Amino acid sequence: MRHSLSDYLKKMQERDADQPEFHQAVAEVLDSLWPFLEETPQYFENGIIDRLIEPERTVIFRVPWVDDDGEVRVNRGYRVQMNSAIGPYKGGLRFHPSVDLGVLKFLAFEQVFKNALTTLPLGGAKGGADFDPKGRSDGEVMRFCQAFMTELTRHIGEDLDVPAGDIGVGPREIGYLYGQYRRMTNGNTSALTGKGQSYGGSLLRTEATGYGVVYFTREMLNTRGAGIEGQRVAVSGSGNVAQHAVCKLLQLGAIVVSMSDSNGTLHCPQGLSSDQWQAVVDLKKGSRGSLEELGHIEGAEFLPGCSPWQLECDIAMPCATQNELDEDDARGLLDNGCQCVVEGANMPSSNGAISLFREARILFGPGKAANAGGVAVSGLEMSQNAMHLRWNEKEIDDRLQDIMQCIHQACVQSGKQDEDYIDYVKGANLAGFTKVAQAMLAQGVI
Ligand code: NDP
Ligand code: 2IT
Repeated sequence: MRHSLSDYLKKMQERDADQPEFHQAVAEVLDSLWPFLEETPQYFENGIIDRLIEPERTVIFRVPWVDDDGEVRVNRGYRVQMNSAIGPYKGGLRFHPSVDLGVLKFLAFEQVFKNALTTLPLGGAKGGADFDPKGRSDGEVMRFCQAFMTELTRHIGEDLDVPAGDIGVGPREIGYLYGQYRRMTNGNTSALTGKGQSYGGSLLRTEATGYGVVYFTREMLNTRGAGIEGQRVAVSGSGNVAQHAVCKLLQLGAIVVSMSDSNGTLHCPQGLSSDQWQAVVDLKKGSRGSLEELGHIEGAEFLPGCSPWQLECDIAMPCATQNELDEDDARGLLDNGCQCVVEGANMPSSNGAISLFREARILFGPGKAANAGGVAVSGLEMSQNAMHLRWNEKEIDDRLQDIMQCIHQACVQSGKQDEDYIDYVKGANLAGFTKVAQAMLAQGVI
């Protein structure tokens, strides 16, 4: 029987209406894999595609908590356990008003392939809630996290499912979540990563995603005989991923011309200094102020409501959120001579934007490869917890660099088109898919 890509996508859209981000993520992966799948009928015969796009389990639950005025609030909590063929479910928790089932399914789907690329035995999951920690007091955040974990506890565990942070979930939230998990289980296991240094957290977990993005960029540039030093880099976002990507870029001598947030872009034409970077980090701690507050500092201007993609740069690094870079933005970047786009965020580029980058044959590093350093160091945190020991910073950094090189190599192996062009989208999807699909084939129809 002949299988058609459009039939698969149509069936999914009918079955899961109102989940546009999930449709987008699946379309991107299947489109790049299709020529390979058509030549490999065993994947269709064993229902691999149908099984990959149906989560193994989805939990949706009520999260009731009391705000500082004594009012009862109710949010919706989720955990999407997508695929555990190669290891326990692993993936972050997102607290943001935009969280819904479609967003978490896209993130969990991406996570399956990303985790396969890390070389570690990790399955894929994602969770979160439509709760906005912005503007909430510490007490409110703590009570929300405790209510969320009271339900989530029964669905996670060190060999079952190990959540971590994502948008809106940083060290403070992980601390409260972990405290409640310990209280509920009367134990002290590694069922969460991103923990504080004094209670089982790994060194460099906070920095790992951003550092890993830059290590991956270094590998990509290397294929064209270039380096990071002196490159003009436009970064979006100013949270965990963006902050540590910028930190590593500055260490390696790049000129960082922007950071951004949900209000607009901080533009630094001469390059952000370490002091300005520190000011951004301080501003975003705790109550997460707006970058607008830094518009007055020397050498910087704030562009309200703008993304960084119309600025002149050699490298673009979207590190904020999904669909923050569309086709018009891609055209702007290409017109301005941008030669390299590396995704720190998950699915920041629309599928139309990705097509333009691939057609232009510039270096394009998809998030599932480029931002895998965070979950990789989460995997290292799990190993350290299981062994009841702690590696030093150099050991973790060496392992992270090694993993990012391995991921890059896997992309080259599966994505090299000709002497001059590596299709990293195809490379990452094919390498991640093959590993998971082989494990599913070996384990039968489950
Ligand atoms: P943070 O919450 O620390 O920071 C998010 C940043 O994105 C903030 O600057 C925020 O602005 C901005 N942002 C959020 N939503 C929007 C929006 N709708 N429009 C414009 N800007 C927005 O999250 P992280 O840095 O952890 O995550 C950023 C991205 O990286 C996400 O896509 C996440 O899934 C991905 N990622 C994260 C990993 C991690 O280890 N944390 C690992 C791999 C990927 P503001 O300050 O105004 O809220
Ligand atoms: O998108 C991601 O890879 C993360 N948010 C990190 C997940 C993790 O388990 O560390």
